[in-house]
Amino acid sequence: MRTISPLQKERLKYQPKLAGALSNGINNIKLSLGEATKSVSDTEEIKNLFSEVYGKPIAKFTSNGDELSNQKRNIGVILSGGQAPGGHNVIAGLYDAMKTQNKENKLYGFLGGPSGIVEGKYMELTDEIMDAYRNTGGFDIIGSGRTKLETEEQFKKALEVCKSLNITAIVIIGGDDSNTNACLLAQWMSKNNTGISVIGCPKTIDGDLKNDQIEISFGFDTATKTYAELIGNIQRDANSAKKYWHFIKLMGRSASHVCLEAALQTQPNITLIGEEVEKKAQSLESIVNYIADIVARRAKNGKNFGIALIPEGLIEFIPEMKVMIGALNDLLASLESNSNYQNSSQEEKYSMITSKLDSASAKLFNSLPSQIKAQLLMDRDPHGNVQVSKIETEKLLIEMVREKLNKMKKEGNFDGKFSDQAHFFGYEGRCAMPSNFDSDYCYSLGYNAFALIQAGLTGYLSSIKNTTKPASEWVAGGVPLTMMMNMERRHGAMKPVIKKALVELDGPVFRALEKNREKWAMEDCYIFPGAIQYFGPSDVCDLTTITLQLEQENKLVGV
Ligand code: FBP
Repeated sequence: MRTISPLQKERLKYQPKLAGALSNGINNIKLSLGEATKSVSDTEEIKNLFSEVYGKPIAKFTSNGDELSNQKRNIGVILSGGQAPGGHNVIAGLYDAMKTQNKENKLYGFLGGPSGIVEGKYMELTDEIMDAYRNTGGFDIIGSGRTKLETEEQFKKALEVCKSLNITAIVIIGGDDSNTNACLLAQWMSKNNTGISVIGCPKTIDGDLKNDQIEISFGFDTATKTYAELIGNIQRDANSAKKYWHFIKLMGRSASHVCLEAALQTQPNITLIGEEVEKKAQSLESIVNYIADIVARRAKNGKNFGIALIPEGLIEFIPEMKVMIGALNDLLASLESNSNYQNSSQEEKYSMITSKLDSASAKLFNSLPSQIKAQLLMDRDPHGNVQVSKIETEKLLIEMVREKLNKMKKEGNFDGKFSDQAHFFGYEGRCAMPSNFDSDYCYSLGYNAFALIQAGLTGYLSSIKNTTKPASEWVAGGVPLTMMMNMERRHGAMKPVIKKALVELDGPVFRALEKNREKWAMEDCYIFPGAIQYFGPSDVCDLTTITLQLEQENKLVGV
């Protein structure tokens, strides 16, 4: 009986490329430190909250040096938050760097995410375990979770567990919220003179953990290529059958990077971008009118089919929705322990909620289908985020577009057909086998995390730059976590968090969409990217995303 696929068997053998500065080995690295840094905003608050780790300099590694400590050590690693392709490679890079430096170093994986370190649930990673997971998708090697690490009690328990295993460094692989955890933990460990350092690694398919120092979070490359393959297949089907409008919601909690990248790779008829909706202060009604107009114009040309991409986080960018969701977040936080509310029926909950909302938000809430109302009232995640993956925006838009088209029909402004299909692509891409880019990038991030630890640093995020160039030219280093922080409202209170990078409307990536949008709406310019390729010419197998190419070089390779 086959237990792994032939492709997985081949991928296990792939040796990921290392960033230039790291490729001569862990014992041949030179460290240079830049100037002191500042948080993106709210400097005083962030400085007070992170007195021990605030304002550290940016670190950069070059080869030709022997500047890292050769201290033997045990390290704990945590996978945190949503899955992203390449997580296993981060661990493999960390493991290989540790074992190269000293065979007796031990790597412990905390199980089930951040809760593993608090509850003392762990496993030691060995050659045999590691070799079964190289270049594979998923986080199943040790599992993940979304527990927020923030209380004194949690930190004390984590310290006890680390002491019992002789762990002197922790690597947290996570997104913005998880790396906020990493920073809180680094602060506490330093303040209490524990001698334990904490290093983060930038993960999330959402692509919103990026800035001047972090070019991209890992997983974005593979996930967007996977979604683009699926969208391309649907476009072929739509173009063959010519009878359906496909509304496709794409994962990416808040920012619309995933949707934008997938659109550039596939050229669908409609692409909504949350950040644009916010900037133009578009109402739900105006978004519906925009879609219905394209459906009607295509119908006039005899095309009763098309593809619309919808970012998962759209709903939170529609100004009236944003106000309502903000109010709901605070309200739900205050009702968390209200047994009267918790024991009420759904209808009773709706009326309790609307009685406490301002009149505009209450009106909007009442106008929504009951399924969407229920989805909006679902529990927030441990970081206070609305679980947008569970809100069926694609279905809401389909319903509203249908209503609008019926109205237009009566007025003689639409004489076509509107037959819909709703899709949500999210989990399909989060655990795909990592692309060559993510395999190499993640391996380098993990290897680099060990270099940061051996350089004696804490409160840093592992960084690999220059990623549109071949790996031999990638630049390795570290960014202080406090440099990326600001204060935001969560669970009804102001909290320090890493600032999310949203789509820049004056940037080259969005402009590439804007320039082509009308053409793509009416003509059928569909691109069918096909599956991720691992073997073959570098132009096919090693290309990065369009986003990264436009952001870093303002041009596309091979176009
Ligand atoms: P991270 O920010 O933790 O990487 O998670 C991203 C994400 O995949 C979002 O795109 C999505 O909204 C969310 O996780 C879904 O969460 P869950 O896995 O809890 O359903």
